[in-house]
Amino acid sequence: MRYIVTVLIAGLLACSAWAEIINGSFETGDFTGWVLQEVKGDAQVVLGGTHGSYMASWSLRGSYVFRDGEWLFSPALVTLAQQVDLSPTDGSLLFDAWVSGSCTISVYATSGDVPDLVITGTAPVTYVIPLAEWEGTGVYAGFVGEDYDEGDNHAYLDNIRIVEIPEPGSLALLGCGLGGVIPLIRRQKR
Ligand SMILES: [Ca+2]
Repeated sequence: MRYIVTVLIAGLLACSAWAEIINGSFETGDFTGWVLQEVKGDAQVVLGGTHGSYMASWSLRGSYVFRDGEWLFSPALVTLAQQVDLSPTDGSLLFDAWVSGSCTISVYATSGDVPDLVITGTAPVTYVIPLAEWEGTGVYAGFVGEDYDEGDNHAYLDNIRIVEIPEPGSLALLGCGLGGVIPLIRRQKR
């Protein structure tokens, strides 16, 4: 039994070194943790269940909304970003997004010039960007909302988070541990 507990603790330690996105679910009702730049247009954290003419087919409460702005026919450009320390483990950047009309969201996992993902006109989807490439460094989770068309278009973001991938060494250790536990359990059953 003591052996099983030791293996479980080792497994938990392998998964516990989280790099965290602060306020990635926007439940604080403001932009705590984020650097926001409204070049043109408008960005908000939605506190109610609806926003504009869009009903809550996706739960909008506590989500980030980017839109054209006060003048619906004006082009818009808004950036939302956060610096994340990935050391010492790697992981993936996950987030839920929904983009309407001609809006796009360009997602940058680093501060490079080329976006890692460009999202256009979709229903709510969870996106994944692997970050293994930048393990042990700081990454920049940047979301640039753009809309250069006329009309009342929106982009939504929610549940932005980093999900850690246990190190291969830890996985091997966990595998060895489980390999040792299974015969023990079988022996106890007899
Ligand atoms: Ca939320």
